[in-house]
Amino acid sequence: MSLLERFKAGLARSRQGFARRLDFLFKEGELNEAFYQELEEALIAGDVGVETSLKLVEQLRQDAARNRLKEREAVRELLLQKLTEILTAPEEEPAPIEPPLVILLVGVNGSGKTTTAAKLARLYREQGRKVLLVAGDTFRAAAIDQLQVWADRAGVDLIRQQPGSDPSAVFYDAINAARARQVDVVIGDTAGRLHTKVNLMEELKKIHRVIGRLHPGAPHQVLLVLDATTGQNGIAQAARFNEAVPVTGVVLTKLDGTARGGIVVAVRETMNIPVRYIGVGEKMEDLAPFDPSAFTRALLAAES
Ligand SMILES: Nc1nc2c(ncn2[C@@H]2O[C@H](COP(=O)(O)OP(=O)(O)OP(=O)(O)O)[C@@H](O)[C@H]2O)c(=O)[nH]1
Ligand SMILES: [Mg+2]
Repeated sequence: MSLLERFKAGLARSRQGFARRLDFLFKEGELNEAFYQELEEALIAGDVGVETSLKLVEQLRQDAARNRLKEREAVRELLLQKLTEILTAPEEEPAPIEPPLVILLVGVNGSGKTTTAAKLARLYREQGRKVLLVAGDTFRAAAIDQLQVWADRAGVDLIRQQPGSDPSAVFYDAINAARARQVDVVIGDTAGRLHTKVNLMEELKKIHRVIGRLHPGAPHQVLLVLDATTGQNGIAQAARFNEAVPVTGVVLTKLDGTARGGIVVAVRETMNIPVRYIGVGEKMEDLAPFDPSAFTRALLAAES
């Protein structure tokens, strides 16, 4: 299955909820106030967020009036364009970095950090890069073992210490090992932490500081792993994690298990954090770089 097919298969459930509702709405009928209200409700129910939904629909109303649109189908096209625009991150020239590239995965308990670490390891390894995984979740012995299994499966080395050790020390080891072994990409797992727990957020800041002191500019990517099924609470999580460490992107996991993919839009619009990857399953290959245009089309494309 190609990545796009996998991605569409992942969205299958979304299509039944959010997408199907939109599809039904756009099918036929007048372009009247009732339509716009229903569209607003559908977007809000799909997790796009109240503020963003109201704003989007207001823009559609104005654009449709200005262009004298008569058909709902034409508004579907407009919405497709707008969503794609919102979701497209501005092109940035990637700053040249001193290797290794360091990626830190953060997020609340159970969001999919460890699985995503493994999936990313596989993705980079497939590109021929030398990868090192870091068992930065030292809270539970099982967490370290879980990552070891993934590392073995992906065929990459893992830096680990005893359960209970200081995660910052594990990262210190990892950066040094990565340099010695001429590793290209270091991918660090961290313990799940509630964004409201101050001491755990302080620990995250310390990890970030220690990595940066040893390897200036690192971590180059701090990816917030968000479970798509948590809905609007994801926005609160994003805000608090971003206060602690500069979040550079979001990995949206479990898109295969939600009927509402709209959280992608809400994160981008309210937090201005780009979605970088989507998780569409539990297997190592179930991760795809986020493609705004393909995502919007999969969400809004007419049922064929
Ligand atoms: N369906 C589906 N399940 C996923 C996805 N990503 C992760 N999971 C599952 O979610 C559960 C939690 O995943 P983990 O990777 O252990 O999550 P975590 O964030 O490391 O959890 P903690 O370390 O406990 O905070 C596991 O059962 C995974 O298989 C995904 O994209 N789709
Ligand atoms: Mg974990």
